Amino acid sequence: MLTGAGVSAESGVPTFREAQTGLWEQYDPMDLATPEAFARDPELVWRWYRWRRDLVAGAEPNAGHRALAELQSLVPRLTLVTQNVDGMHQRAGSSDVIEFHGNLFSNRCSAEARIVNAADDDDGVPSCPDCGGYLRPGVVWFGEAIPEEALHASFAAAADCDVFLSVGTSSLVYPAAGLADVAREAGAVTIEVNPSPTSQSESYTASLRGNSGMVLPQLVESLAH
Ligand code: BV8
Repeated sequence: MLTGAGVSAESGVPTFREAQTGLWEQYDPMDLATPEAFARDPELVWRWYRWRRDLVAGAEPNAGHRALAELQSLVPRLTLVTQNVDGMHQRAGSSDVIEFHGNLFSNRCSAEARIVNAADDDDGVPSCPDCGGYLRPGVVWFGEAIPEEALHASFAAAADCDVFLSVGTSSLVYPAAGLADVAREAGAVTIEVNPSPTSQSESYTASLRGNSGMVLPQLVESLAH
């Protein structure tokens, strides 16, 4: 299954495309979440990510996240691939989550391209304790490759599943949005959970129109009994 920003909406974490409020209203996340933005103004990009880290740290997983954690014990095999970088699935109890776009709370050395768990200071651009290069948030920006292991594990699971569940994603960002096609071509039943239609809705076997915090607990309830 694949989740997107919509699964965290009911935790008060705005979705990717509505995330910008207050100071950030004037910026388009598509512009900020890029290597070009970081090269141009690393301090601005760090301010944005720190703002998002605070937002997520102050939020709690919702009933939708908890239902997916419960679902793991109700089905023979569940591969949870998330586009979200907020770590909410893990906080709700899901294990072996594949973070397709990385994690907001990890840092990466922009020179050595490896995770560096250095505590970054409260402002400015933190530097790598090893090489002195800039640290950057450990997320995948637009134009950057998905981590090899996450990419392969996700597409292998999509090609080998009976049911593909897509929750809370606009299905606009690739290659994540291509997972549903792979599952469909492999003969899986595909189900979309989203209060609104998406660019891929027509191709799904079924679309459950509703908020994931409402729909997922009902889905799990029906499976558990
Ligand atoms: C790649 C981490 C190649 C960062 C994110 C031109 C140049 C370069 C690349 C491209 C290009 N044109 C196209 C591309 C490819 C590009 C792409 O797909 N662009 C799109 C926008 C056209 N993709 C990439 O660049 C990817 N890399 O292609 O690399 C390559 C290969 C080899 C070597 C080098 C390069 C990398 C993409 C990763 C970008 N990083 N996040 C960060 O977070 O800061 S993506 C970002 O969007 C978030 O992760 C987010 O999750 C993701 C997708 O958005 P959604 O999750 O779907 O969220 P959205 O807000 O859109 O929708 C929310 C949905 O929830 C809505 O449908 C709403 O109705 C619903 N909803 C609302 N409330 C609820 C709900 N649903 C349920 N319940 C509710 N209560």
